[in-house]
Amino acid sequence: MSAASAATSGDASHEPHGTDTHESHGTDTHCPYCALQCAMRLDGPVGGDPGSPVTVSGRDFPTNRGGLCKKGWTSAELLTVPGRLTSPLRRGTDGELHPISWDDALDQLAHELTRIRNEHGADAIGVFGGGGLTNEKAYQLGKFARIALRTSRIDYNGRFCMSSAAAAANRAFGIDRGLPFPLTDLDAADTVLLLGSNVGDTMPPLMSHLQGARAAGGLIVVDPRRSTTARLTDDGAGLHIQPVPGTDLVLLLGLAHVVLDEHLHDETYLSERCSDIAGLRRSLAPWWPERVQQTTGVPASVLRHLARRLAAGRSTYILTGRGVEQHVDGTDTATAAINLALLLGLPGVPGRGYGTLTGQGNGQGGREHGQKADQLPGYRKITDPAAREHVAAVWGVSPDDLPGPGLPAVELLQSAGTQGGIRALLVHGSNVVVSAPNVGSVRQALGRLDLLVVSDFFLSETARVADLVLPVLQWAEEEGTMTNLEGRILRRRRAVDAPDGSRSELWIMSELARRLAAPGVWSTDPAVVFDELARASAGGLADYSGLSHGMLDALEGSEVGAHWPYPIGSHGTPRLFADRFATDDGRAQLVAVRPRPVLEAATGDQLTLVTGRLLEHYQSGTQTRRVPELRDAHPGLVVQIHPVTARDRGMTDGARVRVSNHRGSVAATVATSIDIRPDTVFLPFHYADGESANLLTSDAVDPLSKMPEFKTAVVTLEREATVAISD
Ligand SMILES: Nc1nc2c(c(=O)[nH]1)N[C@H]1C(S)=C(S)[C@@H](COP(=O)(O)OP(=O)(O)OC[C@H]3O[C@@H](n4cnc5c(=O)[nH]c(N)nc54)[C@H](O)[C@@H]3O)O[C@H]1N2
Ligand SMILES: Nc1nc2c(c(=O)[nH]1)N[C@H]1C(S)=C(S)[C@@H](COP(=O)(O)OP(=O)(O)OC[C@H]3O[C@@H](n4cnc5c(=O)[nH]c(N)nc54)[C@H](O)[C@@H]3O)O[C@H]1N2
Ligand code: SF4
Ligand SMILES: [Mo]
Repeated sequence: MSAASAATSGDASHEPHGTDTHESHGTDTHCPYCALQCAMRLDGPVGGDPGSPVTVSGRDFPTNRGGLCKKGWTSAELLTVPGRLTSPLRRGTDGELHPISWDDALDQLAHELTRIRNEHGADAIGVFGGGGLTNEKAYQLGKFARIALRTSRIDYNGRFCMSSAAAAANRAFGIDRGLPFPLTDLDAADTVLLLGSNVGDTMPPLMSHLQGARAAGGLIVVDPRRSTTARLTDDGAGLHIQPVPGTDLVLLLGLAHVVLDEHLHDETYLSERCSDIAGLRRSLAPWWPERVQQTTGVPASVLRHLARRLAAGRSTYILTGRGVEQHVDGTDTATAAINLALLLGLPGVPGRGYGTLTGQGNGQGGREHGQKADQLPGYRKITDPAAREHVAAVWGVSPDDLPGPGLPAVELLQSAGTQGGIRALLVHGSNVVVSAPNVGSVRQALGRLDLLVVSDFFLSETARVADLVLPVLQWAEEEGTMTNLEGRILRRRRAVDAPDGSRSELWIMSELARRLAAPGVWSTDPAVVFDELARASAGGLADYSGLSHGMLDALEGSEVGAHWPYPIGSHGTPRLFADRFATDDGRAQLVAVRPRPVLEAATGDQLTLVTGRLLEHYQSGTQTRRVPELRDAHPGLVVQIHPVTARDRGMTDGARVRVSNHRGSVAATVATSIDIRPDTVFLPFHYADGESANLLTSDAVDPLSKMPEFKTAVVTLEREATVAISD
């Protein structure tokens, strides 16, 4: 459908097409939340009555085998919970948000964007995307920024999530696909090393693929907390290693040292498939186990045992999660994990492997099609002249019209209202005032903007402080595709009608593009946008050119599936690196890395804060805090603390405390647990306002990936002053 006909039909999102089955009583789709993208079926609304409930059932699929977690089971409630946005909202002179019409909202927005661009240049407009957007929306957002707004200033929340793992994989393998093999390959593994990943809470159905490793006593979990996943190593199922937070790089150097020292490495693999090992060998020499023990707290004997176990495994996999990646040395830590995997001869060998567990629903696809400051669709570099030429031709513009690389997320947000920084920001699919690092300063930065525009379906905390809020469609109300953690492209399908007043983001972009007199075609039909994405990605690393919505519908559920690269005429690539890596010479690069001085270390009565996730909540909590069953499981911020640490401070379970540092302070309730180290406390980041753990985190970033240090911070703990209640 063209932009013009979309504009006259009012709302293109209500046009059914293709395989859409919304009028029947069952729609096969995938979960709205994480990167496992569990397959589910949505039934109802009964008789097409929009008021009646939609029910969810798990659907057999290679990744989740019919299983869903609590969030998946309750996901249909998102479609009916109160508080859904159904009208654009504009902040009035009274400081409050008021409903306005779509025409007024879009006219005023186009007018203000034009004014800001004329007065301050195109780079004064920023765009912030999300890894939850469908491929179609992520692609269109990158295109919209580059040729409708003509700004370089676009980045997205994947910078907070996947960028260190991506940077490490790119420099070692020349390509970044989270898992370069299907998840079902893990079923036969006898040894799985999980570094800083708590899949037991963050992707519960994935645990079914780790049963083999558990049965073989080979599930090894590295986490400063005895997490849900770490507990699954009990009773002979494996090993839990509990290092000092932030010391994983040293731990991995120690493991690699033992592997070389005890000749546990795969000599043939190294000589045939990797770059020269001399530099790596030299860099590992100083990391003997007793020295590593001093930094990590992991006994030298355990380190030696672990290295031998990894080498002895018949089928060994090494997987990383955010616990090791979300640090200022995250890229180097992921690199150290890759080096260990290469020494053991794992990547690209059947029944063995290395991977990272991508987090957001479309965390993989979201980083491939142009939302990232330095990328164009197909995982192309925006600085590569050939890439610019190809994409410009698909978009119908000159390569000279494409801006260069922009600013990574943290810098983009901090630049708000500063000289040369952004003056307007359009947010699609992120709740930055909760989830960005050092949110105190982010909230101030957003306050300096001339214009903050948030597209969301709920009034998120970021929407609450916006000048303009645009109500959009959520998962089961629109068609699209998602790319799961295996690089498998899936169809997300529309099961219900959207509430009146909400609009698809493709429609919003087409309407704005028209008002901004942008070049190019702005379809509102996800299947058409996918076809364009496929052409734009052709020849790139993440090549989707052989796919379409129709083909994906036909492939759904097959064991083979649609794993990229999927060029025209191919059948996709479930397993990467069988013969060569995607580097220039086809060899994996062994990159020597070394620890850097620690930024902040706890002294005196200070403690190390680590942050992460709870099973029932998702990310900034915008969605899950609205679902009663999930909210009631964890209604408020709880700090996990060791009983000895609590006793020393005169704190008991249920006490109200303040967790503070020089950046900020949060109020929390104490829950003691021997699952955490005595020198460490844990906070989830799912809560808003004064309960936001990110009031405490640092916005220092990894020098390569620009990912912030989310996982650790130095804090103090005090009992909250008792407030006298007068009535
Ligand atoms: N329930 C739920 N599931 C989710 C999400 C959610 O918000 N809620 N979000 C999705 C997304 S976007 C992501 S990125 C994934 C994240 O999935 P995970 O990476 O599994 O999640 P986290 O809880 O952030 O971190 C994992 C573990 O890292 C540990 N950790 C903290 N610091 C360190 C450290 O220095 N070293 C080591 N070795 N471990 C450390 C924490 O204790 C935690 O148990 O989950 C996805 N799934
Ligand atoms: N301290 C600490 N902070 C962290 C982390 C941590 O481990 N510790 N983890 C980081 C990680 S890995 C991540 S991924 C981020 C995630 O944090 P955020 O980027 O804030 O992610 P969400 O909470 O999923 O926010 C998504 C918002 O977009 C809306 N939304 C969902 N789908 C769509 C859509 O299709 N279109 C539009 N327009 N809106 C949509 C939702 O309603 C919600 O308000 O948090 C990061 N922050
Ligand atoms: S594991 Fe992830 S995709 Fe699966 S049901 Fe839970 S939240 Fe949804
Ligand atoms: Mo994430």
